[in-house]
Amino acid sequence: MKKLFALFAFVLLSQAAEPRKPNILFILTDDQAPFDFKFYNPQSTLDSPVISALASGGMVLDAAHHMGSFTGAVCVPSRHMILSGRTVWHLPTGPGAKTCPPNLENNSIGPVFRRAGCATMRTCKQGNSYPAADKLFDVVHDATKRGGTAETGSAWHAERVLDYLGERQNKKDERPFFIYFGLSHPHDVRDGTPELLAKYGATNHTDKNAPPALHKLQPPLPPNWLPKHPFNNTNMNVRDEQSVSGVWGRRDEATIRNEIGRQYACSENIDAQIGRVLAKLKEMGELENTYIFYTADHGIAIGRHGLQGKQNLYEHTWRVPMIIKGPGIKPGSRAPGNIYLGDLLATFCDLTGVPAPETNEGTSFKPVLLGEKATIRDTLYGVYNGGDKPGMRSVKQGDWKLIEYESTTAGLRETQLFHLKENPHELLTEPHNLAKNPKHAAKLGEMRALLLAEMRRLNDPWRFSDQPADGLTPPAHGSKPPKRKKKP
Ligand SMILES: [Ca+2]
Repeated sequence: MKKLFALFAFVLLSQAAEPRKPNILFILTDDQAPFDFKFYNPQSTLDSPVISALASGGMVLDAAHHMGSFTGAVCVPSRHMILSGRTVWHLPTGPGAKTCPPNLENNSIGPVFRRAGCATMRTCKQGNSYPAADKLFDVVHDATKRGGTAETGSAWHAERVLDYLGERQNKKDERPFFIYFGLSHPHDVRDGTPELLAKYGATNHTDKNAPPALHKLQPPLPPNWLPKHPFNNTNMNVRDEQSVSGVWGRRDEATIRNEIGRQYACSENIDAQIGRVLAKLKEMGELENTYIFYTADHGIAIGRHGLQGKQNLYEHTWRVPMIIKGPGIKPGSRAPGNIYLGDLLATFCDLTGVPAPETNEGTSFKPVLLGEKATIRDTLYGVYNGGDKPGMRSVKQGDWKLIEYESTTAGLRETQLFHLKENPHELLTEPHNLAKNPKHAAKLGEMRALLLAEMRRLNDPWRFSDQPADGLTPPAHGSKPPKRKKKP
């Protein structure tokens, strides 16, 4: 009996000694620029009280990026990198597919956290993601919801999370959870709710020949708005630049301000839906033991630089919003971070004491979140080459940023060199673009060397024509598999 009592006491003590593992609520929006938010851009007119409270209650990162894309569907590689922690040329889709470890999905977020004893749940848009990994959460409710009503819009995703949390209460499920709370908005079609559209002076419209009139409540034009991108950036005819309902190829003030109004209406609705989920977590007593991550799969232009889509490497598109709130993170803190979305998996694991899978290539930014470091790397690399090849590449270090453009088919070569502290909006004209300024020739050479080093390090399969060929045979058919010839 004594022995039994001692064992019982030991079990009780060891349980008390082990702190409860924290939960993770990962919130992922679709196509949202950091500069839509006041905490990145004080001129923004977007009201986002819930997300802003997350920012003031946690940490905001000023240099969070997606690594890029080899296809116009930028969501696809971005979501692969989020779910697997892999780099852009090492994914099971695209040019790196042949060298990617098999069955990578078994080392993606869902299985990693399931194996660690967590309850896992996911809601997100359907498609343009990583289907093999998407389905490996315990509970999955994926559907694309971009309408202007509760059933057809962001509220639907929030309802799935609320239902799941309600069930957890009913079942008295005490396991730590990983909830992947994805939203289908503000990706187009940006159909806001009537009340929020009215607040931003915007209209849902479908007639490209009759755009809505200017309205004083529409958000202002961004400082880097242009009526047209000044040169062919290697993919000017991609769907997002020509066919998005509400914008099409139009870049006039009324069209762009209306569309930003629609974007804000969708984003404020997302904000309200997140508020409902956080209120539920508070009621359940889970909020203080939950790390909340808020981010987007990539940014978006909507008129900035004369572009509409996400197929470019300007800051509005290459960067993503990133807020993290949770135990040990100082409220109101801020750091550059210099992170990629592909660092998320490593960070989720590090914060919860779960081992990161062997296939992970990301770096945990927990030291940044705990205030021990400002950044986890010095240099950032970005690619977009879903159009002509080799396409666009960017490299950034400190305040300096280089973007290179080349289309071998169009015989086009452009270079941009920006000092982001002096030119935060990446204004394009001389003297803002420093690429041809002889005073900065040494810096240009240094940045080009950095870019080449990153391309080599990350196994970029292409090179620009003025770089060493490195013995590479670039993928002959871009990122798509070669088409089979029809039998005669
Ligand atoms: Ca997206």
